[in-house]
Amino acid sequence: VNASPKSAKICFRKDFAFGVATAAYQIEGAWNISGKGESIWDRYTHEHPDWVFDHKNADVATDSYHKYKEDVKLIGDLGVSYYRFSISWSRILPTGLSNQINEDGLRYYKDLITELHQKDVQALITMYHWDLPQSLQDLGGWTNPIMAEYFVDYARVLFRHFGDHVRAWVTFNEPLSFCQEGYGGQDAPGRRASGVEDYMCAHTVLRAHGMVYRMYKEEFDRNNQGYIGIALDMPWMEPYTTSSVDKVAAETARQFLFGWFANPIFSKRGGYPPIMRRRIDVISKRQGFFRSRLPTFTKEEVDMIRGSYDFLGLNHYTTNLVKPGDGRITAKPSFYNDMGVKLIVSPEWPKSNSSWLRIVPWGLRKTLNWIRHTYDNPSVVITENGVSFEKGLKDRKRINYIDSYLRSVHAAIYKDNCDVIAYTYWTLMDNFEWMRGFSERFGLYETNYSTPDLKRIPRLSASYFERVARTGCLDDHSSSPRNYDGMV
Ligand code: PNW
Repeated sequence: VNASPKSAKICFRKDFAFGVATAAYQIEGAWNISGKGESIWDRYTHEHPDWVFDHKNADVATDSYHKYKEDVKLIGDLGVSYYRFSISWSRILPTGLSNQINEDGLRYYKDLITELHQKDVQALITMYHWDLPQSLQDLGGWTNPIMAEYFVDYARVLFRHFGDHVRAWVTFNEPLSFCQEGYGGQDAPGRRASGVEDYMCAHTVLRAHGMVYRMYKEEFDRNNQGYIGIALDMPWMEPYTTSSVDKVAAETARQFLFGWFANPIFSKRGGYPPIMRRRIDVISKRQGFFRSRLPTFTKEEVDMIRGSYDFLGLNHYTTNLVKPGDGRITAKPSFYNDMGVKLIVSPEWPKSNSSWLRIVPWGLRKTLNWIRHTYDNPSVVITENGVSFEKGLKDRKRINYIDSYLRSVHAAIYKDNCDVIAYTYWTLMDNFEWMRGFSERFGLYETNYSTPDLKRIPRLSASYFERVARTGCLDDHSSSPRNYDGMV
């Protein structure tokens, strides 16, 4: 009624899309049912239950393999226009290879897509969300260059069977996470060979991404109706102080954590970021290597990978402060030693229920602006943004999180001209949070793990998000959440 400009409603344009996301291993269960092959996450959690926070695995998870109709109903109730889910490679190709296709697997995803369409929800498919077929890991997984060819074969099967009904594809979810944590850290397959195998993984994944993009455009997308991107994760890297050494450290961190994958695909020149090239070449030499631990693309590969995108998928949750490291070179190779910075958080930033996730809404606006000027304003789909809190349905803190991050997105679009076209909340319902088991809850719906039917119950945030998705507008606030568009 009395709307002064200050309390004016904040709305997104009509064509701005809202969605929710999940991933196969985190929700499907049915790990060995109807012909599905073993994945590296099955193997890892079965062999090392004690490494997972609550000693659990996702053999059953939220049982979405059986409960997908119910899940699609929940998605429809949210009023979102798309659902981002991933396909389990070993459910489609049990051995990872294309000579043996599992019809039950194809049927499951076909039914899921049909069900979604009946509710007027589009599918945004992630081809790979970390669950490599174990038989391919036995060949070295992503450190083996031939994995790029096998990924192209798998992608071709997906395009053949689902391509007529699905227009939006994400090749890989967070190569930083699965290369760095999987081959250099604590996630499956648990190689713990940082500074060597994580770089090999990234190299194969970048080639695989480019090859799939080219293959799709040549063989399947003759009318240019489809969109392919990759989902990259980046916490915002804020300099600890305004000193120039901290600013340089922050930019170095952005290039190592995001540029590693983004520069080859989204920059004009292509290839790895010059700062990575320089640092890793020099440090490798000092460590006695005859060649750099960071592989080199051929000229043809640089050109093939450069520009292989229709959109940039961004997974963003939080922010870090950055200052220079101690400058020492460790004898043992390490990605973090190569990067050479210290990452910290401000004690003032509100906590979530995940140790790595502090609530810093303005970091998203800065991230989007950095992407805009570093990569010439690509179309960005926010493929993940979300927060964990303790169990409970009255999750006003989650509403505040989403609201404040969306205000940050709104400012990035309408004040700064960032080309952001969609926002995806992670996640539909509480599910298996990898090494943190079921202990962290990100869902708009609460999953009740103690009832045999794994009941999903809407939280307050579900009706909040429904209102946002249906109207494209944020609720009015007399006192809007702090920090939403502060550029510090
Ligand atoms: C995401 N970070 O990973 C994954 O894509 C999801 O599968 C997962 O459930 C979700 O996080 C919540 O944990 C992330 O560095 C990896 O800020 C790294 C970061 C954030 C998310």
